[in-house]
Amino acid sequence: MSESSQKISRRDFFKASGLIAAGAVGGGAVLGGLRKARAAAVPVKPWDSKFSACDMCFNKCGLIARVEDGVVTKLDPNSKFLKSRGMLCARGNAGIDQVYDPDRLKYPLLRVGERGEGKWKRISWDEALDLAAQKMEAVRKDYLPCGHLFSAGTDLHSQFVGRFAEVYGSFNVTSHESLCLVSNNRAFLDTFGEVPFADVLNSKYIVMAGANRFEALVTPDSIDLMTAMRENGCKLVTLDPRYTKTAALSDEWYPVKPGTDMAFMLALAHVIIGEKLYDPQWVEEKTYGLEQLAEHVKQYTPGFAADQCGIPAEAIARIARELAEAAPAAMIYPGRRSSDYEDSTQIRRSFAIVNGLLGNWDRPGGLLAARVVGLKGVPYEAPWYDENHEDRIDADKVPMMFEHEGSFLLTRDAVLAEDPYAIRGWFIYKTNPMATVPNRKKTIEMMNKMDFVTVVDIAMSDTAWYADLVLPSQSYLERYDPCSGLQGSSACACVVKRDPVIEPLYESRSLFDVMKGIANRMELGEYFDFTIPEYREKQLRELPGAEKILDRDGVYYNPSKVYGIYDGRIYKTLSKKIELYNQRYEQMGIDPLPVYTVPTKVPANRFRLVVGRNALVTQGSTANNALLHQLLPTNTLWINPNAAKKFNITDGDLVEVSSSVGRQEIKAEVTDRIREDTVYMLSGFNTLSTRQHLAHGNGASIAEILEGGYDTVTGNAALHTTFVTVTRKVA
Ligand SMILES: Nc1nc2c(c(=O)[nH]1)N[C@H]1C(S)=C(S)[C@@H](COP(=O)(O)OP(=O)(O)OC[C@H]3O[C@@H](n4cnc5c(=O)[nH]c(N)nc54)[C@H](O)[C@@H]3O)O[C@H]1N2
Ligand SMILES: Nc1nc2c(c(=O)[nH]1)N[C@H]1C(S)=C(S)[C@@H](COP(=O)(O)OP(=O)(O)OC[C@H]3O[C@@H](n4cnc5c(=O)[nH]c(N)nc54)[C@H](O)[C@@H]3O)O[C@H]1N2
Ligand code: SF4
Ligand SMILES: [Mo]
Repeated sequence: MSESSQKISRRDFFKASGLIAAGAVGGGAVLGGLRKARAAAVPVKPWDSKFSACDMCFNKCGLIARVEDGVVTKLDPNSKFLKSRGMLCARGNAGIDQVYDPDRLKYPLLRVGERGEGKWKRISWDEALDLAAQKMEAVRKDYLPCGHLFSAGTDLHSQFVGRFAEVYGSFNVTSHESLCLVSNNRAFLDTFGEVPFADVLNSKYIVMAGANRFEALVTPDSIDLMTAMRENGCKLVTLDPRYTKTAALSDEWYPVKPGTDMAFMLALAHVIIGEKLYDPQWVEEKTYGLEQLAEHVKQYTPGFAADQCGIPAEAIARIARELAEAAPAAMIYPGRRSSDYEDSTQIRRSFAIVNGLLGNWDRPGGLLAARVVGLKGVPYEAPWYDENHEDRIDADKVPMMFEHEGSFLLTRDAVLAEDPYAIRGWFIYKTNPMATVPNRKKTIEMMNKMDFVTVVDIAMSDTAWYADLVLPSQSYLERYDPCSGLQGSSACACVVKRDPVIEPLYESRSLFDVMKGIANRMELGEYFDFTIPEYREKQLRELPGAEKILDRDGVYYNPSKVYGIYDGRIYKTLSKKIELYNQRYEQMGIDPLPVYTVPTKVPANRFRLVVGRNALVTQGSTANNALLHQLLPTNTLWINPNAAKKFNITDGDLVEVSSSVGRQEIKAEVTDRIREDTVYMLSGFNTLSTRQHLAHGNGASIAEILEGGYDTVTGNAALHTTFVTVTRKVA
């Protein structure tokens, strides 16, 4: 049978069975259905196809859930969701096992033993909410409203944690952002006046430093990068101390010495300015501070940078020329996680400056400005509390902290020191600081400072394990979410909606219901006097017809101009131009141009421990996922063969990794995919919580070992500043 006649016969078959009418069934679904139908020799009972958006990481890829008899049996990508280019990654597929994890939290639990001892008592929701409200009221009375801390992870319900904190009266709210991207955002915001998107698809030349797009998935960049390279002739140059999947697919990979990227970037600027490779009209009209920059980068010759970062001077000069040749369809990729070093804001500023100098902005293939998504806010007027502390507990410790995100590490230090005041209550939603913040022991100390800790999660995470009250949350396939506006470079400015695909499992409730329940008990109910569908209606009020389109397609597009947004517009900076030289920094006593400092030398017989992603793991939340566990059963310590030899370590040996704050045992993976002075392991493994059967006692916890420095401009975590010893354990 020819391929085309086969296609026709399949189509006819589905017409007959009514499956085509079921809508956007993915390719895999069609084949699966076919097999099943053939086996039964009768038309299959069509399953329900329901739109949703993945929640296995922050990307929110559009999906279609296949629901049979009230059970999700498969998740397929929604091909109309352009941001992910019709893709669901391995973790997205494994979402089913997150929802049906036998270890899921099932009902409210109250701690009855010591913290971390794992003794719990099942209580009713009414008891749980009464208790939470009563404890929150007590903290507010005894320690003023700011005596309570609220932490929320990446989630569409997290806005309700912020709303609750505000009406309760606390300024102390933290998010994942100060463990992740605030230094990067700061750097680009303070150069271009906003945080850009990267037009990877149309780029001709990409330098990727401190990012790993083929494993650390960010949509559409990860998919577009492959298309750009395979179909559009884009060149990719990667700087990473590890030979990542991105490095492997790059045209050029340099195992850069950790912490020296700024020297490389400033040397690029040195060559670009020295050889006049920039567009003088662009620089004159759109940028501020070329003269100062030119003077500043004189010292950063390719030879100087080569000595620092280990990339040959000729290669640096050549890359500068090639990048300038491709500009403006070129970029130093901005990256995302920049929680690396104490000077990460300035490191990322050097990335932004090279882009500004070359005009890689607001045009195809460069960095793109944000576009309007059109969702309306739902305003409310929070009460004012005269009797309160003046500011956040972590205020004024670093010059350019983002007020809304705060700094988790500075907050933790302040809580421990009770300086400038005491915090005694903590409400935590969908974030797992015990696994994702450096120095786990210190986080436990922080827990121990609290009179009462409430955690809302789907799993007994380590953070839940140390709490007083643990509340079972609905997963993404069980709940109503507010609408979310998403952008993805040239791919889209769109809105996605998430409705329940199945009935909530066990006694799980949504965060919104939890907040509403507590608010009602504290006379704050008026601020939560609505339902999520009502809230959504308000969000969509200026997008007539959007609701219907969302029901039909699972996604609503909000078409707007992609390029040339800044034509005739001023930049939101002091000089109203792209700031190569930052005037505000100068006024505040921060280096207005990034000044390179040599990173601390790795002490003899030690290694720098770095973090990074794997496509099968999401931070501290997937090590207990049965499907992903099959593909990646544990974490290992990557160590270079020469280093291993020196310490008498062979592949598979058990080693002890030890820093000034903690030690862990883990199997060594001897590999030349890492520099000799650096070691690496994945996060999320070896939980303290015994109620995560696949993650507990499996591999090592990196949070136990990392020491926890921070970026001196924003307070973002510095995850690459820990030195460790690695010793073979004698069996
Ligand atoms: N599969 C998967 N995808 C994800 C996530 C996930 O958990 N899993 N998380 C999402 C989130 S929240 C984020 S923030 C992004 C993060 O994505 P990215 O921003 O790409 O960050 P990472 O992969 O954490 O780290 C990037 C790389 O920096 C390298 N590196 C270490 N030190 C240096 C250095 O001094 N210089 C240079 N040039 N490189 C260095 C590390 O080896 C690592 O490979 O990924 C997102 N996508
Ligand atoms: N060592 C190390 N530390 C890191 C990083 C690293 O690469 N290495 N990366 C950093 C970065 S970039 C980031 S963004 C942060 C992220 O750090 P976190 O915000 O802590 O993110 P996760 O570890 O994914 O934790 C998410 C928590 O939410 C829970 N959860 C999942 N789905 C649901 C749900 O539907 N409802 C509820 N209520 N809970 C749910 C999970 O069980 C888990 O406990 O970590 C940072 N810390
Ligand atoms: S990248 Fe993967 S895990 Fe993240 S939202 Fe998309 S499908 Fe889900
Ligand atoms: Mo992140």
